Amino acid sequence: MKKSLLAVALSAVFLVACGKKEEPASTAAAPADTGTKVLNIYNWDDYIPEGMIAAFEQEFGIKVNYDTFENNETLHAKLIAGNSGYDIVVPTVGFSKKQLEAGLFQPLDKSKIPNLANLDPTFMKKLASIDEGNRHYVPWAWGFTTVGINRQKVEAALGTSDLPANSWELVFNPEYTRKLRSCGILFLDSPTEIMPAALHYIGKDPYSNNPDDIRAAGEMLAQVRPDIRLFSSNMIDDIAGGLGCAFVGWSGDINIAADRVKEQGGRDEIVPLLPSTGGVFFVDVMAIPADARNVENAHLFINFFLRPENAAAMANEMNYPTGNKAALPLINDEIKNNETIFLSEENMARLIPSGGYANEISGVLNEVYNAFKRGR
Ligand code: N2P
Repeated sequence: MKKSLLAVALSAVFLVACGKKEEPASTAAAPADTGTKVLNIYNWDDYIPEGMIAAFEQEFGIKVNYDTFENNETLHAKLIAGNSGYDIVVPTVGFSKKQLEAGLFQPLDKSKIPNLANLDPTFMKKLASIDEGNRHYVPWAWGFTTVGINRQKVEAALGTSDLPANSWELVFNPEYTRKLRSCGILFLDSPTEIMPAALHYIGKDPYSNNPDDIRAAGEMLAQVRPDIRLFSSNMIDDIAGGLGCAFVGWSGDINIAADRVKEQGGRDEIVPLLPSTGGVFFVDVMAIPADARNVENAHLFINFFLRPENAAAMANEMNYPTGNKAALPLINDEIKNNETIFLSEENMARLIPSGGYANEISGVLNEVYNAFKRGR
């Protein structure tokens, strides 16, 4: 099957978050660069190959403080409060549009990032539909939120190998969840990960800003709540350890769990499914906060990450595809040929475009999500 390694088939990936602007706590101009040999990075859990930070530190003599977060909401709260102390953060593009509009990121000095030339122009053009002129964002990786399964456990619990064509049924339809609760259903823990999929499943716009739609999604979710074992945004070990058999998770993380089971000599097949009605596409990007203090070092790291060998290592080890064209020849065939990492054009076309919710709806979104999570 024809591969779309570079997301060429993504026709309308980047949606718009609309609504009132959110003001950052501090709008003071960015402080001058401290000139110190330090770099503070804030990225998602399980998203960087082992040794990459150490290699950067050694080559540049810069000490990196690398912290991780579990969801966009946590990152957003830090950015909005101001003085996060971070020099590079890695938000998801759809969510992050409101951060960009609020002036929370500073423009890149592209003269300091010659390796931007390694990025795929088609990918960057799509990204420019949100970040005009590609002034602030540099892609880290992309993937999709989807349903993953432990095939053997799911088949045993359902008593059949016939799985529903729409895989979302496994986690949103009580007919399935009642059976799968015995082997464990795991959900990502964030309103903006679960609600787009839930809205999509009930036939609404995944990024609807209509409170009635969001409440309707909450009602659907309430039906399956008793069957959910765990909410977690770092479920790799839980999946690999057999705590769950069906999960709403991220494509790459599910594939990492699959690798871990194999490394441990397990036989269970862990697989991110490609729902016939689509998984939720995401692109995560590096950006420099407006109040970052180690701006020079941030540029050095961005340029370092964009080296073909580093972008390829991210894909090879973390199972997420890259928008770095120069890295493609260095990506292992096993990864390139994995239909759940580099998607076929057909599957790519099915993905639900990335998006964001208006600030005005965040109250309802959180209220509905929290009620769901609490189970009342
Ligand atoms: C990797 C996290 C994927 C980030 N562990 C989803 N935006």
